[in-house]
Amino acid sequence: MPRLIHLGLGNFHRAHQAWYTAQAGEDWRITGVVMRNAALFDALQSGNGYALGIRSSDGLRTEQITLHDKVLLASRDPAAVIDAFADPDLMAVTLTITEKGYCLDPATGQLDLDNPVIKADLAGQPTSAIGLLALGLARRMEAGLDPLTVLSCDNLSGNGHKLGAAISDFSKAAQLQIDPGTCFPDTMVDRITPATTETLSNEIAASAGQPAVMPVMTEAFTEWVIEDNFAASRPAWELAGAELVPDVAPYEKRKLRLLNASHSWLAYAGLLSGHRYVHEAMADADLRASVERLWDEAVETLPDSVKDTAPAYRAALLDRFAVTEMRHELIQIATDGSLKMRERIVPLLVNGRDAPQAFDAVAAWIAFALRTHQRGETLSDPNSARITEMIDAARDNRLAIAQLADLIGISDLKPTQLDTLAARVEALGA
Ligand code: CS2
Repeated sequence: MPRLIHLGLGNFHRAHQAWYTAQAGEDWRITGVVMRNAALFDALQSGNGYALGIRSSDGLRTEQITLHDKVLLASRDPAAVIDAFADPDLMAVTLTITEKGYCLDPATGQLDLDNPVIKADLAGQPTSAIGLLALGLARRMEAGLDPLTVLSCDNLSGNGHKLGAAISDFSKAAQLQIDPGTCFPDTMVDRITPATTETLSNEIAASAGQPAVMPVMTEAFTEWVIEDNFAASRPAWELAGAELVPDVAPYEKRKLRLLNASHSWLAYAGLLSGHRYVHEAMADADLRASVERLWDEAVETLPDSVKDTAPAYRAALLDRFAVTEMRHELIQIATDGSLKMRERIVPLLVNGRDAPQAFDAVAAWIAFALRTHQRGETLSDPNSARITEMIDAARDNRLAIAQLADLIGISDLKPTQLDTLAARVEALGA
């Protein structure tokens, strides 16, 4: 039976790639690799799968997804993960490891060989997805098996290219041989999937008419655009609506700069003004108007091939963001801002572009970081220690603001721009 490996068995994979694979006709199976979450690993051992709740305007329906017949826990048994690559039935590997999982140096875009987890991988204790993937691909090469396709399914522009480069950097540093025929297509993934709360879990159980194991709630809307560049066979994901195209970049830009950019703006500005959920923030007239302005700025930066689709795309986003029952928490979106802002907001400001609403989003992230610090709380961000140090060491707020902007790639601000930024940070509540 043909097989996939998936690294990162979180809610998004279970709502997206697993759902597409379940619709793909042939009998595919997935070896699911949980990176660290032992409770999730234990719950998925039974092989009975999990309940996926799909919320549309017609209400909630549930599907039981039972494709993950093997589940591994990377933090406990990395050797089993590496060995799983030496399987002739394996055709492709998919990954959802979030922006921070790529361990890239933001300044160079290359693998950060000083990152402690990458150092540990190189010292022979592999735990990162990048290390496990590179070692797994090398194991496959040693076994003389055919090359694989490796699909990044994270919200990074050029995600496949970035992943391929990171694997190549790691392999050089670790002196590993990887099949040069391995393909790393770019992909654009989209489906809003909130973290599971007790309320969402109860709703899914009620809809399924039975207790729900590790349930996931998602929306009916879904998109997957994949660069048609495969080393071996793949599930017929197009049967569920996936699009195979020669170039994913225009779709990726549209999604990151419209959906994800407005999500991050809503998260920081929304939390600062006391909202909890996306639908609540969108019901706030000022925030809703600012989202429209952000979209106006974003559309100008899109390639011509997708510009015409922007009005329909925006209309669909308004519907998607309004669904009360999704209860999509702003605090979930607010995590890892130092990495997300670079992908979503900063591209609207490059080359000195005048995009005041995007600039405001930078101010909102900074205001949120400062407020978190003032409250003595820790930012949920891989750079939180550095951010705390920066704020503590800065002689005044203005310097801290300049350094935080620099951290996400907004550098060399003119004094007048810094004045504007500082004034906006203050106005937003920090
Ligand atoms: C969100 C995304 O949490 C976030 O940062 O912007 O996860 C968003 O919900 C998905 O990309 C939608 O496809």
